[in-house]
Amino acid sequence: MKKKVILYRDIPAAERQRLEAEFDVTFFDGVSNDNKGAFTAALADAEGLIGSSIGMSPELLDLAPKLKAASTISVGTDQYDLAYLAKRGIPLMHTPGVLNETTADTIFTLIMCTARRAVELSNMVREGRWTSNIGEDLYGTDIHGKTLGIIGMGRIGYAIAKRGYFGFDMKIQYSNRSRKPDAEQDLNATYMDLEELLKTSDFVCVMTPLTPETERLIGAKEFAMMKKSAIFINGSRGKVIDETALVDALRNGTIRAAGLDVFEVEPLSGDSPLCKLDNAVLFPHIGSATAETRLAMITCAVDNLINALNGDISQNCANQHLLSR
Ligand code: 8YV
Repeated sequence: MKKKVILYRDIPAAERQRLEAEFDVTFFDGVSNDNKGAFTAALADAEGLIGSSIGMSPELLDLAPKLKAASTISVGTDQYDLAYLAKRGIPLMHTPGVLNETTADTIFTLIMCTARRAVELSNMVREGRWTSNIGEDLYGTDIHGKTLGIIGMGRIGYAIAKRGYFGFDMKIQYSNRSRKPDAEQDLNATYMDLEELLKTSDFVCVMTPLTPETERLIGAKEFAMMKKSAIFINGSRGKVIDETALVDALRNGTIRAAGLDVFEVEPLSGDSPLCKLDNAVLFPHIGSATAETRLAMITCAVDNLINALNGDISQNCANQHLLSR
């Protein structure tokens, strides 16, 4: 008898066939009010879950008494409560590593677009408003040789810093829960506390996971510490910052500009005040969104679930440190 698994996000046919060769798969193309009843009914017998971008709260997973493993198609694990799962002896598998370089490419694209006002000026051309040479009022700011402050020097933060250091001769500084000798040796990165980083960076780039410790890490007080010429980049999770405080900081000239790939509520509503600001560059959470990398993540997540339901959580288990307690 095959184990019952719920797939709650669409994946390529070949990967779905790999799942179906191992498990009795029930597929939901996302979870919404339309299919919530069927989804919660399927949870009753599910031993495995695989998908992404849908919150799997303890209240919801209490309806899955047979759950043995979950596999998120993401490196971020904030759609799940790791401690809750560990208390039930359920491993949460995720996809670290496969998306580092692609996500770093995205975030550096955001840095460049925001610094050089690329989106604002491209729209000016598109709308026929380019009528004379670009003057001082439309100048961007240089990236090369500037100071890049990374908050959260994990794998992706390191890959972003690598681009800045080797590609743009940037001075790298970082704040992190622990020292990162590889960044200090390879990229000549300087470790410092958050306040010093905020005060001295030309580009402030947040790449921390969303945890109770990082929720609202950057708010009005932190934006006020930044240089007025500073550019703020968020490639972590929307709830790591106070979005209302950011809007105020952008409107009031507290900081020069912001580039965001993540938002408190996603998709971001077109009514958001962020959409009205020329000094805000907004990407629709495309960090890992290339064909190659998303396939690599899906393949990794399918492998992770097969391994976990066969009792092997030696690789890519996000809550292993909690399970062993
Ligand atoms: C996407 C991400 O959210 O991996 C993550 O944590 O934020 C992004 O890669 C994820 O791939 C789901 O689409």
